[in-house]
Amino acid sequence: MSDSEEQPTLFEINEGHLDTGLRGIPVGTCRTSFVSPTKGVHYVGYPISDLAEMSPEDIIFLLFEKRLPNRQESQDFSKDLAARAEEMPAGALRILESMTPGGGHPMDWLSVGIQALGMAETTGDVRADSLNLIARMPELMASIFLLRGGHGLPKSGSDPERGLVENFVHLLGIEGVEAENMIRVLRTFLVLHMDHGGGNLSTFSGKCVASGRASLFAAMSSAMNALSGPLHGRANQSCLEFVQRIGTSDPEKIEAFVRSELAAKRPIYGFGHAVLRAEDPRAAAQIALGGEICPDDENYKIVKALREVAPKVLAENPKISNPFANVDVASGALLHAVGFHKPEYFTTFFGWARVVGISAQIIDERNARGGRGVPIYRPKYIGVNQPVQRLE
Ligand code: AMX
Repeated sequence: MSDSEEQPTLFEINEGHLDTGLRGIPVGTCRTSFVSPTKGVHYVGYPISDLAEMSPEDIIFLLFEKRLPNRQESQDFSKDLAARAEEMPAGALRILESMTPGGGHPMDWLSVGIQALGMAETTGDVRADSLNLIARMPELMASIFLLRGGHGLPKSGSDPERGLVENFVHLLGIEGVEAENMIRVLRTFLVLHMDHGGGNLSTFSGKCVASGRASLFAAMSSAMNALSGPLHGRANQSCLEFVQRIGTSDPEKIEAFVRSELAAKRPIYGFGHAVLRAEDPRAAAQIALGGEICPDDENYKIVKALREVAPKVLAENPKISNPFANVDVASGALLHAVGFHKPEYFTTFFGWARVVGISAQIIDERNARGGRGVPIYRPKYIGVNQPVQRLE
């Protein structure tokens, strides 16, 4: 079966489709990527495994322009992003500074930070705003990490010409071999997480808000709030915490652990998916990268054993549509191995990546219908148990 044959076909909606979270119901078109249930996500037709080693900047170009750049275009695009990063609106960083020491989850900070960038400077042109936001994400991310850690705003001056990930690591003040591994893992992480079709919760939420012609920043901030949920983006945080709770790479002990979690009605993090019906190729790509970077890391060894054991146990329950590993199974172990030891920050990397795909999809929706754009979202809810009443 070809990938296109696996695309959903239009069908009649019946009562069984209600209250299922719009599961599988076609609502629009997506030009950036599609998810084959068996082969995973494809960006503009390219299987994700073919793109995993490419530069984040080239993949941003791909998602925006719907083709890969040639060498000159690649250089020009990176220069354009670097130029856009020069002018970081200081007002936005001051808003974040005023939140310290402050609590909340790092995803709350990311959402506020994106909203603050929009308050400081919105052009109203979704393409320009998208590229400005993408260009400024490294400094925003580094500022969130450092401010929350009590270190103030980044001390190393921003150097956007290094590249997006390279500048982020530089802004954190990390250099040398430690920086090299971090950069390698983060570049792959960003590429793998940039887009995943049109209907995932955060992308859908961002496009939904943008359809009311809210600013790109307001839409993106909403998307980040959607991503922060534990069944969606925050699963990568939960995943490492889950792996750390297992604490052993002995397959028999892992199997007993998985069974006891299921008996306690707790999710087996890193497994299952709403659309995929096979192991996510993004899981395989990260496990392969871990084999190069941190083969002896304890968490990584647990992930490798869990990947073998958990699907067998999950497959015993016919309700579970996909017992195989998803994208989150190994990302936390890799991030931890290269020096990011606090799992609550992991979802912000997911958010950083997803800003790209969501922006590209919002631009596509604004350009739809001959430039009139997709109309404001308005699905239908059917009123039930509400007999007409009159006040006496
Ligand atoms: N562990 C335990 N139970 C699971 C499971 C898992 N890994 N995967 C599915 N199930 C359960 C569901 O909770 C559901 O139970 P219910 O009927 O009592 O509500 C039933 O099996 C059928 O679910 P499904 O149709 O196979 O999947 P779904 O679309 O409802 O849920 C997902 C998908 C990802 C939320 C689910 O597989 C899950 O909770 N996985 C663990 C959390 C996780 O790793 N999330 C990351 C997903 C990727 C991402 O968005 N970042």
